[in-house]
Amino acid sequence: TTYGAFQTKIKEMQKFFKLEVTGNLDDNTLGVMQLARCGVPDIGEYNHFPRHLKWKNNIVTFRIVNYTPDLKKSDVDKAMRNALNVWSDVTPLTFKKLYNGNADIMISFGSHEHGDYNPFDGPNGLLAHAYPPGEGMGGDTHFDEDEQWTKDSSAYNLFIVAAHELGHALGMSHSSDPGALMYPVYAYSTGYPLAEDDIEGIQALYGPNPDHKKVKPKPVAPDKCDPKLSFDAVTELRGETIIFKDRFYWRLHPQMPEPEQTLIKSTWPSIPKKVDAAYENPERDVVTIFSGIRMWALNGYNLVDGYPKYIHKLGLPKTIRKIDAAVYIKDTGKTLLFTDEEYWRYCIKFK
Ligand SMILES: [Ca+2]
Ligand SMILES: [Ca+2]
Ligand SMILES: [Ca+2]
Ligand SMILES: [Zn+2]
Ligand SMILES: [Zn+2]
Repeated sequence: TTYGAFQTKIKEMQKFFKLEVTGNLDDNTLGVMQLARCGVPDIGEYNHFPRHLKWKNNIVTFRIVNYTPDLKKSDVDKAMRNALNVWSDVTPLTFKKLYNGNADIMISFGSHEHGDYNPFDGPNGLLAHAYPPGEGMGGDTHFDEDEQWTKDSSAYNLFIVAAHELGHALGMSHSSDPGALMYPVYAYSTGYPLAEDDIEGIQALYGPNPDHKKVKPKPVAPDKCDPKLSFDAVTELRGETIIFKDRFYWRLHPQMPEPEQTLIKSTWPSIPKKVDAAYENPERDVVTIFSGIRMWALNGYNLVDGYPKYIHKLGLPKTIRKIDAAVYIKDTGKTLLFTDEEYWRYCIKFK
């Protein structure tokens, strides 16, 4: 590769990750390259899996060739089955497990050079890779055994990584949407992991699941008619309604026909992924956001200096680890904070 071609690839990568496009390996670019992520090449190959690479038969076979010692065998089986179900829930695909012989998707664990001249790199960095559908190596999915594989929120959750990699094994390419499962950087989350972007991608290849009603993607667009829809928190903000759900929030404005969806992190980088409660005090023009034992204050969309503060500063007992809901009662000027079975009444003062 000549230096010019290298620069072009760096530029493509910077564009993909929405970094400043310089063509140089600056700190931000190196930072992204060092994140724990998928080993399907980043540079220059995004969206380059030809779109027609898909399994021709809707019954796809898989085989777990070997097991990681990090987890019980049954936990590995469960992680793989659940990861496949993520995709079969929204497509007509069925996955059939084979115990010997050659399956379409051969799943294995290995470290460094593991048989495909596409070596892993020891702990962290590259976590796994998978090949797009096809003969032989096509569909095969490899996990770096030098990682510690888990079934919880500690690094790295096998189900999450497997769901992403099996997406590749079905023909999905990377997404530049940070909320999508097919975003190349590892992020732990709970609940159904597919975003709208992932579902659109897989259904473009295989079509929807004819037997199931539509699965709600993780960043669910608010649908007032869905009785099962739940939000993490809802508040008013200067006449708009702000709805928090997982990593996202939506703005609903009387003049806006469609709610606008945004990643919480992109507006307020210091607020964690999960908001527990929020309320507006319109007289003070302050919105308070609770997450775990901390709280933030917003003036309009701007974070107020001096936050986060601990909720225990409000005099709550130390046993309270989160606020379930919060509301400001205009008539009394009081704020109600709800936790498990109790509520606390406050007149919160902001300087
Ligand atoms: Ca194969
Ligand atoms: Ca690695
Ligand atoms: Ca391991
Ligand atoms: Zn990937
Ligand atoms: Zn491999």
